[in-house]
Amino acid sequence: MQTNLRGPSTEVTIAPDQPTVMIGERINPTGRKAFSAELQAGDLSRIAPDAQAQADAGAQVLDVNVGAAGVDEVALLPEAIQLVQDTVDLPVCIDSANPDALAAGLAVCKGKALINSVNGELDRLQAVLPLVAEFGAAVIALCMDDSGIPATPDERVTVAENILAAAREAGISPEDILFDPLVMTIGSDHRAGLVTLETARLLRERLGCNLTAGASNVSHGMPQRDLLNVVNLTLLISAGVNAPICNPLKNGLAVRAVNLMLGRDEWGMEYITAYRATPK
Ligand code: THG
Repeated sequence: MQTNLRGPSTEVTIAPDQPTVMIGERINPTGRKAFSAELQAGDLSRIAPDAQAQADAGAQVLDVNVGAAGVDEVALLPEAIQLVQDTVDLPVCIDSANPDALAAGLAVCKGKALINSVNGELDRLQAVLPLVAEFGAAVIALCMDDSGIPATPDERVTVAENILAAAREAGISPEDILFDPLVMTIGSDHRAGLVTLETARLLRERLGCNLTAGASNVSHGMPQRDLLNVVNLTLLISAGVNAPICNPLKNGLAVRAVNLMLGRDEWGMEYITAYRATPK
């Protein structure tokens, strides 16, 4: 199964036999106090350099989230997306809980975007699936619904199957959905990683769909976050997550190393090229 996204002129393909596609996570105010304050003041000056740095480090899609407290996302998200796509020729992953902001972002974005996200809640399905169809976008589907985040892999896959059925009815094909097995903080449940990895394996096996996941969610509140993040990212890719949301500045070379180990980098050329480009 092949998911295609497009930027202003580039095309990005997500497929199981292809090298992992990194979705750059950094344009997001979560945990970034200075960026949050800037967004609250309507200052978007950090976005262009952040976009460029992530693209240089190998991100092929950029997540754009401007959801700091008190920010008018309907006004700011389209501005941020335009800034990103004026800086780098990449598809965007439009990350907002507000459907009006998603629509405003989709209206200005060039190419074929990824919407982040829908889940199994009826309200959310009804608000987001029509946008996916109308704009010819792709969408991330979180394996959770009105009852919250299921505790077991089987239940998460059931939620995914329900979303798949609702999407089909809305005229959206499985290629245009990236399922997210949901990465939780390991500090609050030491078996959370296991559930996510097993969910990823089952989603690939039963639905054959492409997968994303927020790899860096795992480490909040733990020491050596960078270590946990890269280990989690490696395991996720190995379990079938082929378009992880991650920090390419810290994980770029590791992702190339995983591609090489999984036979997705002929002669190690991508790995060697990325190594040579890494500041020593
Ligand atoms: N699934 C989907 N989308 C998502 C997530 C997911 N979007 C948001 C998030 N989870 C993934 N993005 C991030 C972005 C940043 C961090 C973690 C996940 C992060 N930031 C540091 C912090 O909070 O301390 C700060 C980083 C910095 O200072 O640069 O950890 O799961 N579909």
